[in-house]
Amino acid sequence: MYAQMVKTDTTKVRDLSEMSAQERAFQERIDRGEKIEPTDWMPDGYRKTLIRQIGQHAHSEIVGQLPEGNWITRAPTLERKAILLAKVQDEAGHGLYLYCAAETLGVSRDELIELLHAGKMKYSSIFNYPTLTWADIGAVGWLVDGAAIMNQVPLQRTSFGPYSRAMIRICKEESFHQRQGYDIMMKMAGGNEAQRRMAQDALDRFWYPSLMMFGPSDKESVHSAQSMAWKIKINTNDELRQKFVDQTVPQAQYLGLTVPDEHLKWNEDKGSYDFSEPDWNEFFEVLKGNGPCNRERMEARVKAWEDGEWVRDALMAHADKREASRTAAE
Ligand code: BYC
Repeated sequence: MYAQMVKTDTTKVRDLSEMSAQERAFQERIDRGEKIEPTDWMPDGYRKTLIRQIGQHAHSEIVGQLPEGNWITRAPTLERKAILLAKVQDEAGHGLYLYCAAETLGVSRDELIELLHAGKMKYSSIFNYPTLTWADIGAVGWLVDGAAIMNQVPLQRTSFGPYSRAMIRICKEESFHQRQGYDIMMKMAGGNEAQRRMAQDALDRFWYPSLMMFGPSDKESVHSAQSMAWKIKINTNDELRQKFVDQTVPQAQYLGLTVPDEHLKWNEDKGSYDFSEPDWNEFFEVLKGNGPCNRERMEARVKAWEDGEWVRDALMAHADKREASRTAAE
């Protein structure tokens, strides 16, 4: 189902001595920690990598509304409904900031959406899993937003100015999202036996898909080396996955829940947990379009896009009319 939008050999990073004077000056700016702005010269690969990553990130925020949107009408109390509604609206806002950041690189939002709908751009694998119970909404906030924050806090220091500034705002909102998820988990885990079982079941189903959010293992990651040299990425996939496990295990213990990994063990020497890798075959199958909800998610997005056509047309017609009357007045 998916095709890669950018096919560059990014596993090999060129040395400064192999670069043109312009490329070298660019790399030196990155190495000094300067931000790159949209009107600055940049290598084609840098631009394409950013469009791929920011576009994918924007799509994830938009598709990511679907699993949680599923529970807005079924939230257990009015307060929970209002909170979930606000969170899902925040995700829409994150998508919009990110599409705007991508647009500064010379690609339009419409083009990115077309690529997504044609299966030529990805969105995060996690959103191809269903939210079956209310406890899943807790697990999404706690684990999925928790993983997202772990990945996005370092991205506040990414080298591309508009992406880094979007991340600062997004991270503030993600912290609230994670806390609301953990709050749901505290209620469920501290509730009656059936609620406690739902909380454990949600952790069981979301644990490994959350670990997959950080991307393939470092030895399978094709883009990490070049993206880190350009400071598009600040950490490797495995580094962030490890930090996430170390942060989340004590949170699960506090809830009285069991992380579904019989090999999970504190390693005194390295000062972090040893843990089992997710099933990478499952990850690559989800990326190919064969996850539990891939088809449903894409159908929902394409339908929303088609249903919204009249709104886009009306806005364009209104803008054209205003422009015409402004020109006539001049
Ligand atoms: N899912 O070389 P690698 C959210 C792809 S939204 C799907 O390591 P890279 C939220 C990767 O694209 C959270 N595909 O890649 C929203 C590449 O394929 P292509 C979204 C994945 O880019 C609503 C191939 O695998 N966050 O939090 O160096 C509600 C090889 O990977 C995944 C972001 O987008 C995946 N999990 O590193 C709640 C953060 N992982 O493109 C929450 C920004 C890898 O060559 N993105 N692939 O066809 C990043 O930090 C990086 O792009 C990644 C991957 C760490 C995800």
